[in-house]
Parts: sequence; C-alpha cells; structure tokens
Amino acid sequence: MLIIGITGGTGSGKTTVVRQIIDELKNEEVDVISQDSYYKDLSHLSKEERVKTNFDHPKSIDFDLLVAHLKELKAGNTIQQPVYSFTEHNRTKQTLETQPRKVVIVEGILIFAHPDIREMFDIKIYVHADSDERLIRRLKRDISERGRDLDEVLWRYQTTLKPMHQQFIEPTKEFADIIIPTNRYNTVAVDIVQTIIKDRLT
Ligand code: UZR
Ligand code: MG
Repeated sequence: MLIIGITGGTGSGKTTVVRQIIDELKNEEVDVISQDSYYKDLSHLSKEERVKTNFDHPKSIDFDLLVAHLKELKAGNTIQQPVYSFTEHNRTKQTLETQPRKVVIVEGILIFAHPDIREMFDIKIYVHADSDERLIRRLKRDISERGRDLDEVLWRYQTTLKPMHQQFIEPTKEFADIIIPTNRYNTVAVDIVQTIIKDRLT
C-alpha cells in the first residue's frame, strides 16, 4: 500500500490536486481520506461553544484515531471512517466503511504537524498558494458552500486561520518531498506524482 499525504493551507488547492492525481486511477485502487473526517467529537459542547472551537489547531484533530485507521488499512482491514458535518461543527453518527486499497491519499491542513502521522506517509506533498489566493478561495467557498458571511470569514481568517497557518502549517513545508504551486494550473507536478503511483502499482 502506498500512502500519500497532501497538505497545504486552507484554500491552497488540495482538493483539486487530489482530484487530478486520482483522475487516472480506478475507484477500486484508491481511498481518499480527509483530515476533516477526524475532527474530535464535540458532542459534549453546545453548538455555540462548538462554533468557537479553533479548528485550525492540531489539538482539534483526533490524530490517534487517524493513525490507528491508517495502520488498520495497511494491515488489510476495513475501517469505519467518521463523517463530519461542517454545518453542525461536529462528528455525525454515520460512518463510512472504507476498504484497504493500493493507494491511500490523506488530505488536510495539519497532517504534517504530527510526527506519528508524518511517519505513515510514503510520499509527502505540500500544495502552495499565496495567502491572498487562499483567502479569496476560502471566502468564496465558505459563503457559497458553508453558509458563512463575509464578516465571519474575514474575522476567522485574521484571528485564527492566519496565525495558525503561520504557526502550524507553513513550517511543515520542510517535511515535503514535493511542493506543488497552485497559483496557476499545474499539470507537470501532477504527472510526476501519477508516474510514481503507476510505478508502484505495477
Ligand atoms: P480545507 N472548518 C470549518 O470551517 N468548520 C468546521 O466545523 C471544521 C473545520 C474549517 C477549518 C479549516 N477551520 O480552516 C478548514 N475553520 O475547515 C480546513 N474554522 O479545510 O483544508 O479544505 O480548507
Ligand atoms: Mg479541502
């Protein structure tokens, strides 16, 4: 099993890079696991309290469960991946049955921030976009897909996203094997990663 970690700040283009990489793979060859699925269960808090949670701090992620699940997959076992709700800011009661596959891609802003999980990756990719590009994408996404308004997104960006990015995300660039710039459309880097995957699959 080949485990690929893809990180980068919010709005950096991780999801797009993942989509491009898996484009040439068959469904039964690849799992995509999002760090977002592994936010800690916050059912003990009210919704008002959950909204105030710092979701960009490594503390908010259940890394133990994520590492345990990756080890299970590696051992050939099926896992029950948690399912997260962005509107509820909480883990749901549902789980997603996930089978072991030849390629497992783990995607998320903080996945290089924890040594145990960093060690699990065969290939580490950091997706870079300038912070203004990231803010633009984040604004568009949170307003259109996550029901936030302009003031809320900007407030969160200044008070949380930016400082957490500088403290916990940007420094993990040094762990990357490959850094993909996504200010513009990039096909060469994706081709390289696809070539490595194909090489490993045969
Ligand atoms: P990506 N996030 C939410 O907006 N709501 C939640 O309930 C949980 C997480 C955000 C999180 C982080 N920060 O910046 C982003 N906040 O999801 C990570 N607030 O997702 O890598 O796709 O941008
Ligand atoms: Mg994403």
